Amino acid sequence: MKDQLERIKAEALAKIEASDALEKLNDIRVAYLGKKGELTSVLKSMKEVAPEDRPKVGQMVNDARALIEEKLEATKKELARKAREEQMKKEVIDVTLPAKKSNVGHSHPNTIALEEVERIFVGMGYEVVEGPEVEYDLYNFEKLNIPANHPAKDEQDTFYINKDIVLRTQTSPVQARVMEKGKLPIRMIAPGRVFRSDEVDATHSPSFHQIEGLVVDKNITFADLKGTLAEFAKELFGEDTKVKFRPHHFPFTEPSAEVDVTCFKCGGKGCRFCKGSGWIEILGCGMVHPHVFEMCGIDPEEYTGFAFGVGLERIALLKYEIDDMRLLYENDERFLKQF
Ligand code: 2NM
Repeated sequence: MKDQLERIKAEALAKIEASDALEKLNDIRVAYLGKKGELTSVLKSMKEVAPEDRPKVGQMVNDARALIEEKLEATKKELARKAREEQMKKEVIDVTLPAKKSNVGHSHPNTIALEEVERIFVGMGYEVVEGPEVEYDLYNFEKLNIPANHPAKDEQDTFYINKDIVLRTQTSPVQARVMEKGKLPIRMIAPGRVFRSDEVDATHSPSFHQIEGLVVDKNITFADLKGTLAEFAKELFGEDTKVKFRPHHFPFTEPSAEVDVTCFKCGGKGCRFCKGSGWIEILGCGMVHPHVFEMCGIDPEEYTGFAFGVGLERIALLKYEIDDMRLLYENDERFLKQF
C-alpha cells in the first residue's frame, strides 16, 4: 500500500511538472484527487488495511494529497505568471520609435481674409447672415432694381438654371430676404460664394466670393456710410489709411460710389503696387435705392440705409500681395502654407 501511494505521488508530481497549460492541471486534479481519483480509491480500499495500521496509512494519504495540492497550486501560479510575461512581451510599446507626423492644415488665405472682415464688422455690431447659392431671379435681380432686359442679366454674365432660377451673381439677395422679413433696424454682412460667367484669368473666376453689407434704420445718411467704410479701411489696412469716394452707378443704390484706399505699400506716394496712382480700389457702395426698399416691403419715407460690396479674393490678393487669383484656387500646398 505504501508503494502504491509512493507511485501515485511520484506519477502525479511528474505529470504536474510536465504540464504547460492551466486546463491540463485541472485534468490532473480530477484524475488524482477527484471523487473517482486514484488517491481517493486508496482511501476506499482502507478496509483491507489492518486496523492498527489505518491511522498511519490515512496520514500518508493525507500527506500525499497535501503535497499534490501544493504542487498544483504552485504550478498554476507559475503558468499564470509565464502567460502574463508572454503577453507583456507581445504588447510591448517601443517608445523610442519616431512618432507618425500628423499633417495639420491651416486656413486658406480667403478664410483668413473673411474672418478678418467679419471680425471688424461684428465688432461694429453687425450680424453675419448666409443664404442660398442657387437663387430665384426675383431675389437676385428683380427686388434689387435689376429688371428684365437689364444688361447685368445677360446670359454672358449669369448662369441660368431655368428662366426663374440662377446661380446668384452677388450676395445681395440674402439682404433682400432679410429686408423682406421686416425686422428693423438691420446691420448685417452677407459673405458667400457667387457665380458669373467669366473666363478665368489673373483677376477673374466664374466662382468667387463677396461680402456685402447693409444698414437700414431711421436717419441713416451718406455720412454714416463714409464713416463706417473709412473705419473698416483703417482696421483692414492700417491706421494711416485714407479713403476716397468716386461717383459710380449701381442699380440698387442711389447715389453710388466706388471706394479707393491709399496704397498701404507706399502710403499714397505712388509705387509699382498701386501702379503709380497712390490709390487702390477696394469696394462699391451707396445709399439703398428707394425702389429696392419698396420691393422688399420697407417704407422709404421712414427708413434709409446704405449698402456695400467687397470681393473677398480682391482683399486676400491685396493683403497677402498675391498677383494671380488662380493661385487661390489651385490649392497647391507649397503656396497655401505661406499664409
Ligand atoms: C455693391 C455695391 C453697392 C448692395 C446693395 C444691397 C441691397 F441689398 F441693399 F440692395 N446689397 N448690397 C451693394 C451696393 C453692393 O457691391 C459692389
